[in-house]
Amino acid sequence: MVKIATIAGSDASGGAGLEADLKTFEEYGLYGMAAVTLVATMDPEKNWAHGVFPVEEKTLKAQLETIFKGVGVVAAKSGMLGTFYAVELTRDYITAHQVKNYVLDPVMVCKGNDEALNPELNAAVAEKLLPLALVATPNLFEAGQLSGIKDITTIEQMKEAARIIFDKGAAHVFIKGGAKLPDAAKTLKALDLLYDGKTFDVLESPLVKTNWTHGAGCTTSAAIAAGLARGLSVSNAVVLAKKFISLSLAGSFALNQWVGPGNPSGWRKETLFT
Ligand code: PXL
Repeated sequence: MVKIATIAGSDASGGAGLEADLKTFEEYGLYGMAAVTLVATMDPEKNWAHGVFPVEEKTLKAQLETIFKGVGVVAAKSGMLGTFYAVELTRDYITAHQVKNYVLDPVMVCKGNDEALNPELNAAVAEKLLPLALVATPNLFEAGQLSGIKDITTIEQMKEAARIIFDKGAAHVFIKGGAKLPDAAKTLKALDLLYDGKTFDVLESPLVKTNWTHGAGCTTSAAIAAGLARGLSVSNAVVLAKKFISLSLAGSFALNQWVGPGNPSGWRKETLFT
């Protein structure tokens, strides 16, 4: 089995975070491991308000020892880190174990979360982790924060942001525009951008109409890492990840009145249980 790890938060509702990552790894036929950075919870009595409970530094470090020293991986991704020590430990382990296939998902806030942004933490992610990333996968909001172009609404601005984030050290920048760009609504295409320092590749796929997109960003970056683990080039891993997330969103569903995830097994035409 090819081994892969995620360093990410646990989403107790199961649609995002390391749960989304592990489900995705499974679909790619990989052996997935997870180092939990924090536990995110949602309060049904308070309109699904998020709570965030960081895991202690020594507990996180012990998990990273288990995974990177004790087992070893072909690829890794990181998601919501939540603390400065999680950023530093991620840097230390990705560096010490020379993980080349490292996908950095610079998660800043969860969907629907009104938690205050932490600019210092985001700056630490940019400074310490972007230079290690084979692929960084910001969404439009995160690309805006990382590049300083605060409100990205056009492909041209996406390109400019990608160039700035590339200059901060990521070897490839994949900006997940998805359905968010005004052009996406007009053209009925999910629009994403891949930049390798030379070429801008605007990737289009048919827009999947759904409100249930919880975990879509996590799933996409996990799928890219999984494709890399399976030996694909960055460009092929990104193209396959787009296909994977489209099929996942085509099978999306409501968990309750507030939230709904995609279905990472949506690509399977047949199930075991007919
Ligand atoms: O979708 C971003 C995200 C990432 N990681 C965790 C989350 C969320 C959103 O809810 O809970 C753990």
